[in-house]
Amino acid sequence: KPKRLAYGERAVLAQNAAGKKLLDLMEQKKSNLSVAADVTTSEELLKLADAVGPEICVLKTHVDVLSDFSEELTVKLRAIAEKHDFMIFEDRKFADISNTVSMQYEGGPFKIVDWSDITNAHMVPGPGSIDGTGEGAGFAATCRDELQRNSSTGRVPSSSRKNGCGQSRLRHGIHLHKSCAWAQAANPGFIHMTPGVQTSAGGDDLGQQYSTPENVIADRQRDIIIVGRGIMHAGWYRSNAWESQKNSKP
Ligand code: 5BU
Repeated sequence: KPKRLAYGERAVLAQNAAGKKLLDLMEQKKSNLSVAADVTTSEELLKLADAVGPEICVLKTHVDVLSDFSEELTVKLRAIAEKHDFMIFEDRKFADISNTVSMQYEGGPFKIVDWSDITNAHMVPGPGSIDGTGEGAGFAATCRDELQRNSSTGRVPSSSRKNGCGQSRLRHGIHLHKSCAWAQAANPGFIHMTPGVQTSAGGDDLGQQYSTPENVIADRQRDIIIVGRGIMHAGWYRSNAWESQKNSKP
């Protein structure tokens, strides 16, 4: 059975600065846990970030669901990220031409480029949509059909899953998805973050499907689990995902 490379050993193989920083941070902090901070007020977001900060490598945000988004929030959130040493991933899922994506990334009410370490784009318009955003941008790819598919129920034909995410992955190196066929063994410079994780497999009543940390890290060879609504048990997820590296079944 081939040895699974440690996250730290993979940092030199990362495709960009954000990927390298993330792999180093995971190794040093011994955490491959990301929390999806899906709350609707700034106060809740800051409280959650401060509480889970010591456990996580990445805080995943959706700032467009906040009822009171402000620049002040982003300054405070950055301070908490520095204090606990985690990266901020705004799960924006851009989906337009490069010129528009650049404007949405840099401007508008959110100015995501100013405070996030990582963001992502759907591959619906093709990988070119994020090429105008600069080398250090920490852009992650989300599968081209993710809008319809995400991690929820309902299958799409495998032919529609193939191209866009593969190409952008080659250029951008961080990948958020639930069920793409690629594994870290195929290229240890890529980072795979997987949402839809809870203590036991199952789902919510709107079609979300859950896997366990061991399914994701050991069986499917992903790198980071993303836990949202199940996060009441943060410590458990962290140790289970970390220990699951040792039980890798490539
Ligand atoms: P949950 O509460 O653990 O179900 O939250 C999952 C989070 O991951 C949530 O922020 C979603 O927007 C995000 N997500 C997902 O659930 N499934 C996907 O395929 C992708 C993102 Br891409």
